[in-house]
Amino acid sequence: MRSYIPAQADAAPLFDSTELDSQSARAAFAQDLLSGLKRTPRTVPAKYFYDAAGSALFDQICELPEYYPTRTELKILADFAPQMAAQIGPDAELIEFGAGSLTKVRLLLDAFETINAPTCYLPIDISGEHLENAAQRLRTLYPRLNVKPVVADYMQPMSLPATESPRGRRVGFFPGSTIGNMEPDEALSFLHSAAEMLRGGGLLIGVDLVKDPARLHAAYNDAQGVTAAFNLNMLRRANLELDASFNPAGFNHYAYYNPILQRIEMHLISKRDQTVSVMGQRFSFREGETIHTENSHKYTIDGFRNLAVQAGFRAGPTWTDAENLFSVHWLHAPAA
Ligand code: AVJ
Repeated sequence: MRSYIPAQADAAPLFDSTELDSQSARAAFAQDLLSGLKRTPRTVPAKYFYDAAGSALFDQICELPEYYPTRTELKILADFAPQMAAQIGPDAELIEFGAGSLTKVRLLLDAFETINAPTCYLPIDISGEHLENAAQRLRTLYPRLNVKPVVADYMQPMSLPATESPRGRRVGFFPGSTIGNMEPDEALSFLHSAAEMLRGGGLLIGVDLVKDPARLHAAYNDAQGVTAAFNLNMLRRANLELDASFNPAGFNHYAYYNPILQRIEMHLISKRDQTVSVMGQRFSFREGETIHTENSHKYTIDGFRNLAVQAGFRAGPTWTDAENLFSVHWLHAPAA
C-alpha cells in the first residue's frame, strides 16, 4: 500500500476528517479482532490499545515507579542531547515515527543553537487529531520550526512531502522502544525502509534492554494494576466500538518475560468457560484460554546494533543509563 502524500504538504494534516478517521479505524479494528480471535492461539495487535482511554492509561503507566523505560529514556536524552545534536547535524529535517511526545523532541531541539537547529519537523502518526494538537503546541514553542504533520502508518511504505529547499540531512527519531512491539523480522524490514528513507542522514532510536527478569516482571505487573487496566481496556474498546459482549471482569491480565524470545508477552486469560459475541460472531473461551495482546521485545546493545547493520545502517554511538536499563542509538544511513 502506498500512502498518498502530495508534494506540497502544508501545515494541515493530510486527512483531517476525524469522522472518516474513526470510521476506518473501527473497520480495521473489527477486521483484525475478528481474524485474531479465529487464530490459535488468539491474538489482537497491540496497536489497538491506544483509544482515548488506552492512551490515558499508557500515560499513567509512564509515571509508575516500576515502569522504568520512559523516565530512563528521558534521562538519557537529557544527559546526552548535545552529543545527539552533533550527530544530527545542522539544518536537519527531523522525522518522528509515532505520536510525538513533545517532551522528547524538545530535549533534542533545545540542544541546538538557533542557527543550526532543525528547520523542519515531520511527525508521522495514524491519528490525525493527536498530530494536529501536538503540531500546534510545537509551533507556538518553536516559531522558526516548519512543522508538517504526516498522517500515515509508518509501518507501511510511504513517501514524504518534498522540502522546498532542503539544506540539512533527513534524520529519523523513533523513541520509546516502540520498535519492541515488532517481531524481529518486522523490526528488520522497518529499519530497512527507514534506512532507505533517511539516506545521507540517520536514525536516533530508543530501545529497551534485556535485563533481570524480576525487574521486567515488575514493570509489566505494577502494584497499582494500571498495566492490567491498560490490557483489559482492549476488551472495553471492543465493547464500545464493535458492540462486543466481553465481560472484562471475566479475564485476568497476565504478563511474563519469555527469556527464549527476549520479550515480555501480555495476555488476557479467561477466568472461566464463557462465550463472547463480536459483531454477531460468537467465540467460546475455555477457562485458562488466552488472547495474546502484546509483545515487547528487549535487545542487547550488540544484538540491536547487529540488526541495524543488517538493515543497511552503520552503527554510531549508543547511549545508555548508569544501570544499563535502556539504550538510545545513533545509526548512520549511508548515502546511496
Ligand atoms: C509503548 C510498546 C514501548 O512495550 O513497554 C507498556 C507498551 N505495554 N506497558 C512497552 C506497554 C505495557 C510499551 N511500548
